[in-house]
Amino acid sequence: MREGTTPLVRREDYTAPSHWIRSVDLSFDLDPAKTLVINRMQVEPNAARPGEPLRLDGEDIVLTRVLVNGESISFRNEGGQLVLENLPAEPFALEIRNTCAPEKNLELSGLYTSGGSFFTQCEAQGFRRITYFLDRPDVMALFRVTLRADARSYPVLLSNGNLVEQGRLDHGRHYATWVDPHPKPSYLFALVAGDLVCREQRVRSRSGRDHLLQVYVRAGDLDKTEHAMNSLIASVVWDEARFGLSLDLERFMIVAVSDFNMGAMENKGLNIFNTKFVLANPATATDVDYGNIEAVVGHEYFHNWTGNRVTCRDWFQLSLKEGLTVYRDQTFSQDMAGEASARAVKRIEDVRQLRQMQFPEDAGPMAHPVRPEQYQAIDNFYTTTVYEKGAEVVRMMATLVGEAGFRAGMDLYFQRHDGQAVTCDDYAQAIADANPGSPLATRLDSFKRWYAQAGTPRVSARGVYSAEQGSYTLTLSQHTPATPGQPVKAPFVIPVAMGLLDSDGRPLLLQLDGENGYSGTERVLVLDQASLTFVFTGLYGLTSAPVPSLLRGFSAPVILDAQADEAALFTQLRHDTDPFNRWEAAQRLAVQRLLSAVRSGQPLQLDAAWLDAQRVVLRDPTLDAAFKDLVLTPPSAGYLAEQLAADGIPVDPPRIHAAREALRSQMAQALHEDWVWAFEAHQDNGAYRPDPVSAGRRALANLALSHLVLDAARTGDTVWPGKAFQRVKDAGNFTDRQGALIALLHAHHELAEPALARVHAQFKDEALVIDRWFALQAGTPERDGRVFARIKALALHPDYSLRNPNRARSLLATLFVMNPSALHREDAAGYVFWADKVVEVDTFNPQLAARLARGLDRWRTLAEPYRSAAQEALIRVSGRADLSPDTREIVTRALQ
Ligand code: 0A1
Ligand code: ZN
Repeated sequence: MREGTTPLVRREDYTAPSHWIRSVDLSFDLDPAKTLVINRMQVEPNAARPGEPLRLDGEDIVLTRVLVNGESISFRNEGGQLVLENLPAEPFALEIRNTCAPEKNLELSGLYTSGGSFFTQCEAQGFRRITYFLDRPDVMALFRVTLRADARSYPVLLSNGNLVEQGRLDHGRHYATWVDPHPKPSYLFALVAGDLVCREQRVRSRSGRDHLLQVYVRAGDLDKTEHAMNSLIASVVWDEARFGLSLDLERFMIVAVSDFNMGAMENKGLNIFNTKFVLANPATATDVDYGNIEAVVGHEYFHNWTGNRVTCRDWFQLSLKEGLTVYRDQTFSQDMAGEASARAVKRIEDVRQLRQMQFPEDAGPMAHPVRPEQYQAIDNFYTTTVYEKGAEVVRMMATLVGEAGFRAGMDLYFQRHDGQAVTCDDYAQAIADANPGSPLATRLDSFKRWYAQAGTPRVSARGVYSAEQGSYTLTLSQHTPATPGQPVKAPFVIPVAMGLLDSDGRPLLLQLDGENGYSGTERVLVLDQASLTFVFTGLYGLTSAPVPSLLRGFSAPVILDAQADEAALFTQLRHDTDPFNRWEAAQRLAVQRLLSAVRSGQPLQLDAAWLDAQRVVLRDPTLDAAFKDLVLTPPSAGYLAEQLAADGIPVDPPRIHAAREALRSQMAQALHEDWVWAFEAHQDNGAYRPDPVSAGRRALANLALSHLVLDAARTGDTVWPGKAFQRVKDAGNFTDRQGALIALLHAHHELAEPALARVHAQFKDEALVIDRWFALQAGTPERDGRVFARIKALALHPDYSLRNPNRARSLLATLFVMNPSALHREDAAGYVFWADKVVEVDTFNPQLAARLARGLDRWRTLAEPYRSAAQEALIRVSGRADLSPDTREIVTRALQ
């Protein structure tokens, strides 16, 4: 549907629906070209809005008849809605018949075909592409669904809930009827019909109920479902143990589909997943894939309570379910990781992701509050702000009320709202009400600014030590820059977990002025004003000022501008008891070096103190390999660019790239012997296991290998590149095969070419590996324009296609979002390519196009000539009259 202007939807305009739909009986005659849908609804007028017409949503479907209580009635179409007037004042039966064309549905929203099977995707507004309905989350109905299809082509027929009937029909067709016992909004409806096989497992929950868990895939993929099934079982167990939430269905199904716009979808009892987040075996999936599968399986399963049992009143409340469910899946993954150090590694990874994706969003043209105020295309608001920042908001609440208080708050939330469609206010209120007197409850209104105000607060910390008085005076201040539509911000409530260290890194006992006695070595300060001062006392006999360790565990999503004291950072890197801040100190030390080179335009020259500190970490026998890998991995180019942008310095991507490359090669050279040791000391010969400890060892060995291959260019060594090539040939798992391939690619070694060819030949029938094969090439750091040239050539490769979102993203999202070194070119060819591809994808998949379009969000931060050239590309795209509302919203905002 292409219309001139799409109206803005505003949160403040919410009104209850004119009618309720209490139950739906759907029947489908499935046919790829033309599917017939019969939709019988029990409708009840909303007593609060008597006499109003019923306006049903519908999109890209063909209406064939409308009956009210069995009689045909007149209707009209208005603004894409079906309007029925003069309806009974009492509950009535409404029957709609319509058709749709699944095989023509390339938007992958509604009912579509993929690989010869039928799938649906209804969130947020896909159900209206299946039949006419009140397609909004506050209308919850009981669903009964009958599927009819050719028995040979579609032996498996699935929908939500329980299978109540099945049988054969004439002409080789068969049918199945499913009944979902729980009322749900239309966005949670799903059906699947196809030639699929499944792995299944029966489990008994703590409450003693039996459940059937199933994972459905295409016939050749059954050997890749074990990890997903294990993750599902672990999720069921975890939600019962941690939150007392048990599975409320006899059957819980996961189905994998290769054409999918997003990661996965929590349809009631019938989760539909992108294959990328289901299929894994050691030969084709990496450690990161294994971790992602566990997280996404958990995420969708946890939605069963946070999203499905309690759902959103309207789409502005999206973070009610998404922020909370991300918080739950992150906690789940931490619990699964086990020990404290492995938990910290997971936290560092999550924070890195937040800073890499969400902070730029919050500083750019798409900045919006966790609960947005308005949208044109709701699909554009499935953002990292709603998801990941939303999770940080939940985490801060948990920090402010403590673990037990948080559990009590969750219990109260379900007690109050089970079966309802509610708001973010309802959620925060429940957590606060369960914890009267807590720092959350006493500041609830100001805390809720996290839902209402966009932008990342900057917190500055200044400390003054008085040896005579034995006091340390810490002043914390906050300021949040303006964001589009929000020029002035009120102070946030910011929990700052902290400790103080002496110069040898020993934790100091903490006592605030006026308190009597010490309260341990770590505490949470609550910064709820523009500026607050905290005086710590009883700090006698120190040889120098204490080193503050602030924002431990990243206790709030803010940018901390601490005093850049190198000595203190080295102390923290060596000794901080908080692993997050230990890593953070390493990051700051690297950032300072990289940025001073970028700013001055002088070549980067690493100092011995820094290199020694890296070596000490690498060789430290008490640290986990995964942690070492994080410390020794330099900050990304995108993160560095944001640091410059925050200070108003124009971003010159090639300069940043040059500084990072210099850092990598100097680390390769100076730590050569250490990398040799690290590689050799982290080889595991046993069977592949994806647990965090083994994964960390592989990550570190692969990091070492990449430095060794890089250094070979300097020394003329052929041994390490040869070893890498050998590993591409015979690695026992895909993580190591990929690590070796990356080492060759990132060093631009001549063996990269034959290595790529081997991987392609060996895995040509594994779609997810081929996606990776494209992405690895697109993500290679640029050298002399060769990477960009390769990407353009790959776009014409016979295996490449824009129709499949995973394949499309493998080249495009990787280039636009992850590889600034290849995208930003003086000749503007990167931006021309961006514009061409966005426009092309937009003709058939607006959701995907709009996401790719966001690759130029930060154009305003660029130095010339990049800035003007990027702007020109945006103007060119926005000048297209036939742009989808989704993509139009993105480019319009970018240019505002
Ligand atoms: N609720 C899903 C995300 C999702 C949203 C929209 C979709 O339509 C293309 C698909 C999935 C989740 O949070 O996992
Ligand atoms: Zn979700």
